[in-house]
Amino acid sequence: MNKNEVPSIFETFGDARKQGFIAVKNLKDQGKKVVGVFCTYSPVEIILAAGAVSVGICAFSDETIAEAEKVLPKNLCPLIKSSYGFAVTEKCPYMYFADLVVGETTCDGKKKMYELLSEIKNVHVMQLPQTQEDEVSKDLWYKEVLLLKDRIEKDFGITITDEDIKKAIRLKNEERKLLKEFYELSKSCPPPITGAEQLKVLYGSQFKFDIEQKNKELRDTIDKVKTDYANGIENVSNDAKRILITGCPLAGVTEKIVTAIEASGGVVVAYENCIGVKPADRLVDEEGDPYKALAERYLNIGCSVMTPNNKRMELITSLVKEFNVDGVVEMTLQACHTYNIETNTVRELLQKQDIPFITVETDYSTSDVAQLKTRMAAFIEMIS
Ligand code: BJ8
Repeated sequence: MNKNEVPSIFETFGDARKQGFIAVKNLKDQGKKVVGVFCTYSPVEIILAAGAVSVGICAFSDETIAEAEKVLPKNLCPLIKSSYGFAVTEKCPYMYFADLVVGETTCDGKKKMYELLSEIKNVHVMQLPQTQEDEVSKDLWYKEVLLLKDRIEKDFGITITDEDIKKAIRLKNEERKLLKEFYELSKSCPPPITGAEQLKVLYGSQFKFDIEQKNKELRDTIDKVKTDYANGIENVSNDAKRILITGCPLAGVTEKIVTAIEASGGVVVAYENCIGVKPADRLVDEEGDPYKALAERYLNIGCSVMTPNNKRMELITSLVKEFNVDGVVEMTLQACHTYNIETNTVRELLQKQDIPFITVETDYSTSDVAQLKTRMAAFIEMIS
């Protein structure tokens, strides 16, 4: 086997988003319902239990931002503008085919955008509490989870049985265990795969709609990486500085940060973001009331829209230790107030742990690629 074989096994995930366009069209032709989701707080098990397909519809390209800015303010997070732009221009097949779009009251920009989106799409907004600790919030979220079930049953004219939801929970848990096993391969030193390869699988896995088949492919991918590593195939230098990425969701054009890190002698070993560890690190309890278990698991996601956001700090702390991290890079999107304000808390947290930290604020353009290269090179040099 030569070194080039390792990347080739990621192609099925790398092409998943594009191939998924056709897959979704075929599923629609077969009468399947499609539900677009915007956020890691969406309890997708309910969609799965309804026999429908869930697909992430956050957009990561600047292609439609100009169109979105005809309605939305310029000084708004690019993720919101881009996602809305793809909806109004009908350029995103996932959004186009979605029978229902589920959003949550996360940040102000997203929840106001949903009002506009609901003029052109069938939108259900879940009222997400702003805090995770108190009983009122837990109770509210439990009721919101039940309301989503009601909405899906009503819109799709179906009944979700206890058996349906329990099966969906088991399948999603299985997927989470596999994703976790996959990204935890990078705890090894050197990691068996680059951060770019890891991201390809984590992001691509969102666009594979047959969950049992996806789980099988994840199993095969893990086994292949393990075998190659055991056979001495190393893709990453032993000296590469081990980087944890945290912050706003990172994919598409913002992968420019991963490229800059890995071109400068670093390797991304873990992503704390929503395309990364956050959606996979905790399972849904398979005992007791399934909707209570879903509410409990999803409310405890550590996003900056929560106040306080202790869960994110706990996750960063444990990832830094578990992945033997040399430095942390935070990526925030322009005009994302919650993440941008929280930068200071993250900086202080890491200062106490003596872990080098840098934050970069960016958007969906490529105008800062050269600047990012310089900054990441200087950061890696500093921690070497
Ligand atoms: S759980 S990270 S997917 S809200 S849209 S908050 S970047 S200003 S995406 Fe998110 Fe759910 Fe949290 Fe994850 Fe900022 Fe932009 Fe808002 Fe954003």
